[in-house]
Amino acid sequence: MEIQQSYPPSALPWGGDQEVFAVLDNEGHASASKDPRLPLALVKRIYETMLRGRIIDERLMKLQRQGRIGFHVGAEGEEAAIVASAAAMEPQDWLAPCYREVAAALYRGLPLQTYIDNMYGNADDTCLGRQMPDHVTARDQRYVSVTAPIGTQITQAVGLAWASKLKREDVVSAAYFGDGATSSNDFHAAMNFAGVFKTPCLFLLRNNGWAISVPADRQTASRTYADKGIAYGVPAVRCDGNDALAVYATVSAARARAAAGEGPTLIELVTYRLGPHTTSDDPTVYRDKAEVEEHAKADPIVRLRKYLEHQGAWTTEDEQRFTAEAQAELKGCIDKAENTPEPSIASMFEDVYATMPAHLAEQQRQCVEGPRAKKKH
Ligand SMILES: Cc1ncc(C[n+]2csc(CCOP(=O)(O)OP(=O)(O)O)c2C)c(N)n1
Ligand SMILES: [Mg+2]
Repeated sequence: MEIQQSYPPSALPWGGDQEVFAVLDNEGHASASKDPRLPLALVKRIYETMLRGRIIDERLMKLQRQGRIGFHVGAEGEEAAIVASAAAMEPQDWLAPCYREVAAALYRGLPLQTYIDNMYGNADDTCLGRQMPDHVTARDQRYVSVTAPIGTQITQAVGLAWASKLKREDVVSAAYFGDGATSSNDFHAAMNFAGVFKTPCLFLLRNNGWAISVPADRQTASRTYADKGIAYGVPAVRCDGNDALAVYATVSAARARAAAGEGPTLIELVTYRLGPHTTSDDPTVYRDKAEVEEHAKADPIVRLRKYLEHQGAWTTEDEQRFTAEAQAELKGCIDKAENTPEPSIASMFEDVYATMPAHLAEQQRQCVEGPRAKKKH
């Protein structure tokens, strides 16, 4: 019996089912036939956000090592997959992130101070310290609140897409998740519902090679993660996730399909996690340095910088100026966050009920008057 594969859809810009669509080589040269020829102002904005993300990650890692913040999830090496995909979505679209995509919210205009306040969990944090660091909520950016349990945002994104389909709105949703999340129940439920109801959503699967210490060959017996679309009738494609131009071209084509009523697309963004899983992780105990060095040669930031340089759109002076400005802005945000008080103890009891029940009000009173508030415990 011959099993027909349901992908690739002909409207999308790639060839065979296992092919990884790519535009750029490591020297930043674009394939003439595949180059989406994006306006340089757009490519520069994508590049600057990627670079800004890297600068922020490097600083936050040091802040954690200095004991000034408790935790950080970096995205070193995955900036193209995150930023170029966000750039290819429309502003009214929903992004349902995992914990590694804050640069997508920054691309959409999330104020850096808001992010840094979240990292400190201070009184200006939109979540008042109730979420983990990097678990950002950005309503204005249509960036759905991050939930720590793996995979939950995938079903949420399908729900958002189902709502926009019922309302006949031109709104597409995108779920970001990792290779490890394809083993979650939510991934399967979401893919099934999206396939049956042709919801306008994109499954942006960041295959960064690892799920903490679990490598791809222990995560799945499928040939590729894109293969997982077959079972659900969801068209799926593979794309070089370290190639911002390829990511943009792929995601915008899939977004156009979704907006035209043709349903969801699973996009396997093939990338690599250059850093630790989080600041709580030490990858040297489970993966070879040589593997990391090999993948570092395809650093998405270096490739896109070289592309811009070839176009005469970026210089060493631009790089130095941008880096200095980004670092200065970041320092200002850190200084402010460190000089902002903690959320009040009383705030722990707020925002649940419109009118606080008597038993909670009593607990709040005891807490506020108790030793913890006076820092005597
Ligand atoms: C339901 C659930 N199980 C386990 C965890 C612990 N955990 C946190 S991150 C992670 C790995 C996820 O890997 P992947 O989906 O590949 O994303 P990546 O971190 O590589 O971006 C695990 C198992 C969790 N947060 N939620
Ligand atoms: Mg992973």
